[in-house]
Amino acid sequence: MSYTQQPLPYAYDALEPYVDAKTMEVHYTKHHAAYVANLNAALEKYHDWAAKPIEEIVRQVMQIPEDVRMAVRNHGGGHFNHSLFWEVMKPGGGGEPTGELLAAVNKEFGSFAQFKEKFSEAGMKRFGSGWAWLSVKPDGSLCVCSSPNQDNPMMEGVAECSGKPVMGLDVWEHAYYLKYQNRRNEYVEAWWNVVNWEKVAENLKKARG
Ligand code: MN3
Repeated sequence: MSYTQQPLPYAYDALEPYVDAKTMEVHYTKHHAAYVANLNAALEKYHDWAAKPIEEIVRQVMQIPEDVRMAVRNHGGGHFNHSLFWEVMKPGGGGEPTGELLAAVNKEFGSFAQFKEKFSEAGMKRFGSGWAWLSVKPDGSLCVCSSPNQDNPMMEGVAECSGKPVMGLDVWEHAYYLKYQNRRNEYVEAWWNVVNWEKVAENLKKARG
């Protein structure tokens, strides 16, 4: 068995003008595809591990055999993170969350505006390559943090903030450089226009079980 990319749930140009078509195409067909290929290669001789769902691989990454652990951390993380990333965006997205998600955001951060500021700041302040996250902690409450490289809050023994990610923003340069060059702040600001709040709300519900 091997890991595969889910089809992108929209066309490459569907998130224009906020995320440009060329970036989407290269990001999905080259970057994400390479993480999947490298993950499969890393786990080729570890059949028991390769049979596990990607969530388990990511969660238990520090138990992966040492010779491939870093490859699995980078590429397994990359596969999981991008799969989540594509799903929490949609054409005609943006606006504000509603219902249980909005209530949870208000409870934890005071208001949607304050949450937005905190999440944007997490993405902006991450030095080099990484991700900004909204996660659900084991007690069901929300938290915002960032991680380097392809790490994420689900990685036990790795993550600085632990929880189940329900929304992630890729702040690697490959996610924005073609359109925004060095202006990560403009990319982060534009990204709020494509957030799929229904999907984030669904992820929250699942994470809270
Ligand atoms: Mn990426």
